[in-house]
Amino acid sequence: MTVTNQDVLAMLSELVILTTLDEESPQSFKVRAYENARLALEVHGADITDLTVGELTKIKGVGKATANKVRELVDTGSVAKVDALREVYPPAYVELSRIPGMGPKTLKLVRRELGVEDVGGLREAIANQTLRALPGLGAKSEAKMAKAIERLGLTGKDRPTPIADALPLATRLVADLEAVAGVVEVAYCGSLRRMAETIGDIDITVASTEPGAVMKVVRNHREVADIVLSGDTKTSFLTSTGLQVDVRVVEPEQFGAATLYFTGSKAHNIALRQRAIDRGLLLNEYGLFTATDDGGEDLEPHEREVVARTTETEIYEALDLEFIPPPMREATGEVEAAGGDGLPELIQRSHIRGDLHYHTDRSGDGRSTVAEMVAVAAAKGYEYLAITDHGIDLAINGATAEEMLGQREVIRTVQVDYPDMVILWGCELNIGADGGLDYEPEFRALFEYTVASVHSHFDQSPRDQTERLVAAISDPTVDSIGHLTGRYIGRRPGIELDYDVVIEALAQFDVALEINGALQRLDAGADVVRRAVDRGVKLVINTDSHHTSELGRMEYGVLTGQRGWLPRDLVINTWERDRFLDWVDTHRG
Ligand code: DGT
Ligand code: CA
Ligand code: CA
Ligand code: ZN
Repeated sequence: MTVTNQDVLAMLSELVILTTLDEESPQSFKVRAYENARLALEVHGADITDLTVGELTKIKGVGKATANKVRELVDTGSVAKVDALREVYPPAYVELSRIPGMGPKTLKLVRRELGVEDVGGLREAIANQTLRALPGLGAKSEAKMAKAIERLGLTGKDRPTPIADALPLATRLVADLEAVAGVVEVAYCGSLRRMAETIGDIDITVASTEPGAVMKVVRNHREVADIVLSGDTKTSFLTSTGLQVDVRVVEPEQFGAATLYFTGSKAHNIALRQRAIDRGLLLNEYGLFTATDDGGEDLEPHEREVVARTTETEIYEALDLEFIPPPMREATGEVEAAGGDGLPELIQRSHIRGDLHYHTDRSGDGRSTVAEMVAVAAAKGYEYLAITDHGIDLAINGATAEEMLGQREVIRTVQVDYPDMVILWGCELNIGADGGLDYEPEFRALFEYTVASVHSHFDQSPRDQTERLVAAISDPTVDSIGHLTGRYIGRRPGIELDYDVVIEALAQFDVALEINGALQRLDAGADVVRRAVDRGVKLVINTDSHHTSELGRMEYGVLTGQRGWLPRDLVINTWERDRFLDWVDTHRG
């Protein structure tokens, strides 16, 4: 198996996680060095696997130690340092670090003092009330962790994997399989293609006339930790984190029927099969076939004829249905709509005309300059953009009013080079514990666009959180609400809200609700989006980019919108420039 750029990046990501545990800090010099190198290599673009150590270190941000590890991976297929760290910090231990309050220092403490090695051990320590005896911990942290373990669903064998962990892996596998001789097409299917927030397992469907060659590549793939099932046309394996991957090979002419079946959901498939039966047809993973003759008598298998099977579109058409985008296939009314009044004109990636949540190196956690960020947006053909660095109330990263005014000058200077694009001087405001916002109201009103988000106080009661949000929404200087709950899927639960109340306020004050396209967030989630759509709330799909490499997230935001039945016209950043700018003016009232 040849090592690819993606393998190198995955190795460095793992190194960042393991080194953070080892050095007991995400701020340690080594962690930052690996992180910076990873980012530098990610945006480098060209193939990095045939570079020498000398050439690698010439890339800004890549040091000698990292360069050596990249070469080691390319030359030998593994990195001794990573292997050694895995020994000390096995996957079950790494998993513990996903629990809020379980920082690297605390982890080491509970390991040393209580022998806690995994989530089971932590549950026990909580149950025995031994955790609270340790310095810095107490009954309160025990209760918090118990709740987090429960809410994150960390127990049980079929623990769901966050989409952020599954999607990049699936994308790498698809690319590797596309390169195998005889392969015509490859797609990931299942809950992942439907953009579920967490994934049980990854299902990959391959169209090829040579299944043997595909199976061989899968069995020998770098991601394989354990083979579960090895057949002629299907292989199932586990990755080192315990995630299962099913790879199935099908004949190219039945690819549509297979991807339709394996994309699911089960309930959607059942609805389609029933529709086929109603038309005297039979639908399965091999195709759509005639099942009865003109007189309604059942046909023998050899008498059946193929009606459609090569593409999903043909199959939907033969069932008198519009094509249903995968994220909608959950049997929540999409089949009835597609066969009746029609689906809404759903949001598509090509409709997006601008990105309205964008950080630069003015934010402490942003890494690219205004000029760099604007250049990639322009290359994407965007017509408008809002630079929204963090407001002053964000500890560490926030900018003072004076710094923000300086930023305005920087933006004005860059604007000169882009006459076809409007670059708005904006701000990501912080919603305080009781809904207060950064700066004086007069100063806030100067910003040409704002997104207000929760970055602190995740522990208040649902009632207080709801009031807090409503207070921010009703502020005349707020144009949109960013990453509504603040969750990191599978890692940190978001704030709890009364959605009806929040959605009502968004509608009343004409404030847009963001779909944040970062895979860890996808916030607001599809279920909330759908409720907002039903109430006519406007939405905005953003990348929340902190680096030029993150603009591709727009796609995930759009797919989340589709999962929430989001029509194009409710999305403010699909609007023509003047319509969008008019809205910003008028909705502030
Ligand atoms: P997951 O993996 O639990 O997140 O969810 P899925 O939807 O990926 O489910 P999975 O991996 O068990 O199966 C993939 C697809 O295959 C599923 O969405 C629909 C189809 N499928 C699997 N088993 C059945 C079945 O018993 N009946 C029908 N109609 N479809 C099935
Ligand atoms: Ca699956
Ligand atoms: Ca499966
Ligand atoms: Zn942000």
